[in-house]
Amino acid sequence: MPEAMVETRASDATRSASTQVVDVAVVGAGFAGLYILHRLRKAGFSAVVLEEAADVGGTWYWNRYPGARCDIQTIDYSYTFDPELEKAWTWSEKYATQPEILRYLGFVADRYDLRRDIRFGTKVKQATWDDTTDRWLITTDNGASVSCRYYIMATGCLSAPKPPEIDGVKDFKGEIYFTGRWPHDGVNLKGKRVAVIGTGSSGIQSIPMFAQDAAHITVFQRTPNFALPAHNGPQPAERKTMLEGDRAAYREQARWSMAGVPYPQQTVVSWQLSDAERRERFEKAWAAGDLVHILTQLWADQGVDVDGNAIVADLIREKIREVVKDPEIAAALTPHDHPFGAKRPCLDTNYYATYNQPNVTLVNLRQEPIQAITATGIVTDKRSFDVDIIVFATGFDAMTGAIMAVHPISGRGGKSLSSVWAGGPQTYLGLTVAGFPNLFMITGPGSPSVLSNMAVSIEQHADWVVDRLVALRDAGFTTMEATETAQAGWARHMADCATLTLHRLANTWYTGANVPGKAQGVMPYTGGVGPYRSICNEVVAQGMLGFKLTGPNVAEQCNDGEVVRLQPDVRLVLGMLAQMNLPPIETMGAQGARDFLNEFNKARPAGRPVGEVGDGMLQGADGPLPYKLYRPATSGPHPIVVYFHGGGWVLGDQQSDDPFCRDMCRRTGMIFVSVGYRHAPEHRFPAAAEDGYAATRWIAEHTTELGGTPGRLLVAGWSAGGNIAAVTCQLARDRGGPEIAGQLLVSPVTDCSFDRPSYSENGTGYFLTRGLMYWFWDLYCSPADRTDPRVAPLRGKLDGLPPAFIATSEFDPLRDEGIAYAEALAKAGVPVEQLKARGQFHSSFTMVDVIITGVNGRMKMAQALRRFADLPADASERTPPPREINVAAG
Ligand code: N01
Repeated sequence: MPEAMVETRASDATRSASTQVVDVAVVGAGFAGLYILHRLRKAGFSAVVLEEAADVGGTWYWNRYPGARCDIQTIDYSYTFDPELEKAWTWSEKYATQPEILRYLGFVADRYDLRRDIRFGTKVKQATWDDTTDRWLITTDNGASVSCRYYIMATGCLSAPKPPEIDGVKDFKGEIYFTGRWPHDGVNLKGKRVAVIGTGSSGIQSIPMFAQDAAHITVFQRTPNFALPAHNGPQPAERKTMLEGDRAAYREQARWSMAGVPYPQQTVVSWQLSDAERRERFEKAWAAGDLVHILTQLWADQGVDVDGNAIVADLIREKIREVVKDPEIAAALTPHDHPFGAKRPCLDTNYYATYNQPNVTLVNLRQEPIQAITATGIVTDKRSFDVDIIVFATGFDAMTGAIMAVHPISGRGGKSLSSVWAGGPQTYLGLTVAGFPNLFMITGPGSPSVLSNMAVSIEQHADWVVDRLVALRDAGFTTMEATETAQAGWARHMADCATLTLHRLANTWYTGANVPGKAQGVMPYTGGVGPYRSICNEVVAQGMLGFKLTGPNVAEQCNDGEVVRLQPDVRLVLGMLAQMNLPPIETMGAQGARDFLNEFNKARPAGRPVGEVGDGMLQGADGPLPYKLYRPATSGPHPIVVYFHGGGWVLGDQQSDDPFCRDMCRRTGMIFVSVGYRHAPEHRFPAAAEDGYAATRWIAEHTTELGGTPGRLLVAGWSAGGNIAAVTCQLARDRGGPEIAGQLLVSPVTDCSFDRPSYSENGTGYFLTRGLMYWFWDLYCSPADRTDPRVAPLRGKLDGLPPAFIATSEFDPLRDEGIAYAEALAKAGVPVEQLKARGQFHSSFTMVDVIITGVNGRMKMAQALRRFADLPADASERTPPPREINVAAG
């Protein structure tokens, strides 16, 4: 029975005669509101959409300024839920104009007969949750209040224009317009002197159009933005063919992509390409006129690494200089304060060329800030400009503005959303808020929303919400509410994701920085559309993880917890490995496993360039051993780090941790000598340990020849290599040297016991399995030898050892023995620093440029090694990163 019918018998307290009773109330009749209404109806819910505007369209209803278009290709910026709808509508251009998009939304509203459930011209004044009836009561400025079980905000992310924040606006005697609230009958600019304030997407789209009509246009620019030519025209044949070839596959690929547009993941990194190859890729992207293409298809590091990004940014700057004739104006239009893509870039038509027109003036507000608006125009520090019209293209109180500022929302116990969000938006999945039962946001803060193709994200959200409402109804539940644990976990995951991208390095509306006094933090989910979709699905698959469900006649259900505890990139890598469905490594045999590892390593990004890489032979415990030497680009001599690779004493060689050695060589400014020690089962215990010690001694004796600083020798190793490094320190202490200045142990094997909790908690599912460790131990060391400190250093004498830095990862079977070693060393009086890496797995630090979140850990390791070698803290060969803002959303 529809809930509306049940509710007509409910208590009078929830409604009066002028209360409309429905199952679901939705605010907003844009892309999101229309689709959700359609889905709700099909699912048998009664629903009403409350819309302030006089018609459907949402953002496309209000943003009617000349030049307004979408900047995701229309082929992708469309509904996909109904193949018949797709056939029934043909876009006329690659990027449709605002009128055409509005016509499309009207067409959709008519086709599914949606208007009859939309109350136009109706602004919501207040929304209050009633704990006694488990319903929302919505009051409006036009007609009946609404009592509903579920309340859905389909309010859009960029729909609350922000105030101009400039003194004197009221004094201006001319005309004032906001791009975000453009008059429906247009504005006559002919012969007028027009001022435009703001050079975001709205300004950049409208300025060339204004310049065609106005007598003179003066653009007041505070921050230059990156803009790329849209090359608008007919829909590109290539994408049309792709779509029409297999529509379902095309749409599905978009749904699982990172940005909601079907582009593959790039794997080639910038330093693998020559200048000519990079330029070729860039020119192709420039010619494509497609933001998603240029943001994702050049090289894999462009969106995650300051250096990889700077290459693109420089190429774009070159283009600006080519177009703009006056070098001073070109310089003023060239962005320098943020990485490309960290602030929303724009698609333009003739934007930069417009500044070559004689009727266009650019005012650089960084050099002459606006003092005030007067009766006749705008006064800066240096000049005054008399104008007839001022256009504010100054943007929006984005993401939270429309939800929070538009009307007070009070949740359980009268809790106000504004106060809960005072320090930044708190959400679970960007869909719900703890303490606000049955409140849903479509593309809310904490979801991919504005970092994605909105059409794809809207459909995913609307489907997820309506499917949940159906499931609740079927199970007899009437409320659904995020738990505090789940919400806090999501905030952590959001912050983890934000460290992956460069969005944290720009002051933008993504971070709330454009609104004075607004709490700052990266608001959209930066982890990608596909990963986000899989997380939402996982919440359901795990029995509504992180939600409390209640109903009058059913037992309460609360499956509390955090949906993502892994770092986002670790989750992706483990997901990909799981999809590969590999046989367990321990079933491959030693040679098979080595071959597999070699193949596996071929697919990883090449390590970064260092000053010099060389090969050589050194003397091991029982004959010569190969080594690989990584020398920094800076002039030597340098301290030497003797490095032992991972691989369970069985796999790997002196180059199998090549990206890690390169990265650490660059970060520490030290020479890394990676030793090809002997492996089991051909050479069992204590071959690897004795080789480790012998190699260290040989390197100490040949320090000068290798270009090292005498007396500054350190050891490092990962996994079984960490074991060898730890053992080497004990042997060097006991056998008369060499002197070791410090030890870096990354996820080391330190003991022969398998009964610590991490062995059971992380024994499967995190690549290094318990079974694989058993196999390594069996191949290397017989049970009788396993307590020997040369393989179980935790059982050795621990005092008098060099200072140590020990990194362990939360999701690693070896976690607890690494921690145990650190604690035991500290107890023995050895200076120890520990890094307990949250959300990481065994390979996080060595999968350089794959597990991007491993960077911070490697920075700390490098700093520790430099401290051990008595060097100043920073050896970075990289450009210092721009100032960082707080990455946490809220
Ligand atoms: O707003 P913005 P927008 N004095 O915030 C400046 C989407 N969109 O409406 O950068 C002087 O980007 C401000 O300067 P600064 C798209 O996602 C899409 O243009 O803060 N200047 C900035 O230059 C876009 O990103 C399309 O220093 C002031 C500008 O005003 C988002 O909407 C089209 C100022 C605001 O830029 C917002 O774009 C249009 C002040 N007091 C929009 N206050 C499509 O193509 C602000 N500024 C789909």
